[in-house]
Amino acid sequence: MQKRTLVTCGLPYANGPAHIGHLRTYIPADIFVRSLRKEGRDTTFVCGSDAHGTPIVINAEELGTTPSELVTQYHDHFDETFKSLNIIFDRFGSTESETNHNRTTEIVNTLISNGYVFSQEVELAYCPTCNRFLPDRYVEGVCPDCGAVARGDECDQGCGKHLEPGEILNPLCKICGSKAEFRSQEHFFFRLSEFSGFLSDYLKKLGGTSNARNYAMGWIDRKLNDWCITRNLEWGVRFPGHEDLVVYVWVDAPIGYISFTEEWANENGIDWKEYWVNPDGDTDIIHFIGGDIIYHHCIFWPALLKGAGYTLPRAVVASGMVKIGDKTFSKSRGYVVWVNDDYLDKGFHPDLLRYYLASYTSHTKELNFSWKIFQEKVNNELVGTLGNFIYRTLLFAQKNFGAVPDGEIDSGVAKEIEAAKDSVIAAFNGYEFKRGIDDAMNLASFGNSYFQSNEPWKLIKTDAAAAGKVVRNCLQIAKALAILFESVIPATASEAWNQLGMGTELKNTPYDEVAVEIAAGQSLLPPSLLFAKIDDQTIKEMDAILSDRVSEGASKKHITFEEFSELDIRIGTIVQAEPIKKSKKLLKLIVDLGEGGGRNRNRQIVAGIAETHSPEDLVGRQVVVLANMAPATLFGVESRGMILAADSGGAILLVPEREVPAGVAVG
Ligand code: B3M
Ligand code: ZN
Repeated sequence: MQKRTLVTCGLPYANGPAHIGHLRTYIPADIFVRSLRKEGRDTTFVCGSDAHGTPIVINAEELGTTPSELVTQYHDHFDETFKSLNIIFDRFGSTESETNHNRTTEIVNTLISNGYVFSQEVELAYCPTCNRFLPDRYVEGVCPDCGAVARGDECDQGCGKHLEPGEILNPLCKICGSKAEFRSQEHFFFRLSEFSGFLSDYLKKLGGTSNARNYAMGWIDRKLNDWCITRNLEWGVRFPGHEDLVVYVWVDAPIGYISFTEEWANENGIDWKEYWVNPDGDTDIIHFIGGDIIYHHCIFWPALLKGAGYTLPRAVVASGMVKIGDKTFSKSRGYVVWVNDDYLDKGFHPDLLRYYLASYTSHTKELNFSWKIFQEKVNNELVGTLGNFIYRTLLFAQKNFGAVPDGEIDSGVAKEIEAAKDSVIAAFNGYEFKRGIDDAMNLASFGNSYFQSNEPWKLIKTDAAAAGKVVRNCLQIAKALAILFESVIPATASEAWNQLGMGTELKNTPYDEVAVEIAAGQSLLPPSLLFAKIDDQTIKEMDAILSDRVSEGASKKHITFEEFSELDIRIGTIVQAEPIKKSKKLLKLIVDLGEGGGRNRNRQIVAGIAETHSPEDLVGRQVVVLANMAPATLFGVESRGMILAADSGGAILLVPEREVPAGVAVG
């Protein structure tokens, strides 16, 4: 019996809108699934939204809503966005569903009865100001391994290590900025350390991309620690028998893969256990994930499955991360391209983005998103090569024959088509999406040269049958292209299929149909262009949206209380003020900073207030001064501080509500 395949995609957190970075995983996974189905393989594709974890609770608190409302909103958002991009799951569930709560509880109970869970008192970050424990993202500090700034459960900006509760150094409370202390509490641990030997064998055989395997093996080489699987939170799946604890999000999130399969199977009268509790090994489970969550999928997850007696995944396919304009993706810094606001709502066709993201670079490499390259690829490849070939073929055929003409298919053409089909299938099966798409595009280039070198526009004047033969060969190539490109650009390929007068569903057409000769006499639809060129002006506008966001992002970066405390802001009294030669805008001030000014209590500060304030009016006034501004020289005058002012049609000085001694601190 042929194996069934279950393909899953990492679950997006239901905590914010979809961005291009998300699609790097979902588009290739959708291509992969469509391609397997074209090979005739029984394939199921599930995904869903991840409803739990501290970022969602924190975000809901900040927005004044409940986690439940927040995740419902973003669940629907992702569901719709994926559909708009023709990423079609058999089931798009939510980890908050009853099925997932039940399945998680069952698995945790099984792990407990199999002896893989133990309890232990642990020292956890606790905020004395907020009077609460600080799980995961509620705490920020320093990674004990590499020294980078890290969040409670992950060294996200440094080595990528998963951090256990209590491991982070110098923890600070994310809510109020206080220094956290450590307090002890009973928590529950999964005996991950017992799975080292198993994982080391398992990873050697794991399929998928080598980046996933290699990264995970690197961690196995060191000692694996037991894994704390409970958290002090209200929101999540309750840890059985403990009202004050939920399971860590990385337990119930991957269990979502099982629950969503269950939900899909139940709806379709199928037994979900054939997929997940399947000792005969006739199901292949393949996970598509982002390169930042390899540890969770290649270490935690197989160990949990093994411990609870479930089927182990056969492959993990990890995509490279997306950069935006050469900068690391960052919402807060503005390096982000939103799928809806910046792409779909601007009227771009979903297929263009599918094509660009899957074919720009190999799946495991970093992808640097650029509107310019997007434009080049669309204009040169989709418009210039693929669209051009199909359109000129159809136009010529329609004009001169009105239907598919008679004529033998050249063996050279048939060979070319067959070879393209084989290499596309092989490439997609090896998760080499770029290579597969390039191979398909090469068939379009072959078609263009075939058309060009056979000159049917000349032949038609002398030998209509010979011209007809060339055209039928070109139509055969066009038919093959529609089939080969369906998984990548489903909507446009179907459009081409219809124009060829095929009259069937392209989606359900197997790869083998590339060899079936297009029927002579089949009537063709009036052709229309499949793709339109993107002009320079549009790209300029898109780039401008991005750079505006980056400059906004720069001014809106969040700072911690600690960072704020580094600002030395004080009240000063202006004791001298005079113009600066050759400058219309600047004044040189001497400001008394009292004791707070340290050794140089009379500070020389250059301020850009000459257009709004005259020197005589300033002497004796109190102002707010940033005293530890880095020294600078302006028009040859040294400045050691900054006067704070509101900028509203000129400088409006900030002043204390009533007079205070010079040097009093602000904060
Ligand atoms: N929700 C999103 C991420 O870390 C996280 C994935 C869960 S997959 C089971 O990329
Ligand atoms: Zn706090």
